[in-house]
Amino acid sequence: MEKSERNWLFILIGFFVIVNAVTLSTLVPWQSWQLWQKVTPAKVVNVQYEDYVISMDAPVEINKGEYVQFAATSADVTYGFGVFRKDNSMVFQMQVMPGRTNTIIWMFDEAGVYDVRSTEYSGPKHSGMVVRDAIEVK
Ligand SMILES: [Cu+2]
Repeated sequence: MEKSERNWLFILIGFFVIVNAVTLSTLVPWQSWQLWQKVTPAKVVNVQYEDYVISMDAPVEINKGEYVQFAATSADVTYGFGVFRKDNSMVFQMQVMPGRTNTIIWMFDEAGVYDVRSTEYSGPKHSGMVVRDAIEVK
């Protein structure tokens, strides 16, 4: 191995270690809640996916500044659970893999009404996978 190759290898390993340390650290709020603090969510919102339809008890009412857990399951293929503001900017998203309960803990810091969309291309009916006004944060 040449010296320049070895230097690049060390740079890549260093980059890998730094990125992993940062993304698993408390610098990322949801990692802090999910990995390090073990918070008890004030509410658990169940979301089911099957045959290109998102089912949930919408609108879900959530208080600003409160921890909420979203628990999503899929009965067939991989989907995405994405929460969007009314200007279509995304708040967060997670993959919804079949055969397991996919969870994320979130704390909304802005009151408002949010839409839920599938953020993972799942097939020809994917673009219709929207629940408008799914979440109301007070
Ligand atoms: Cu989809």
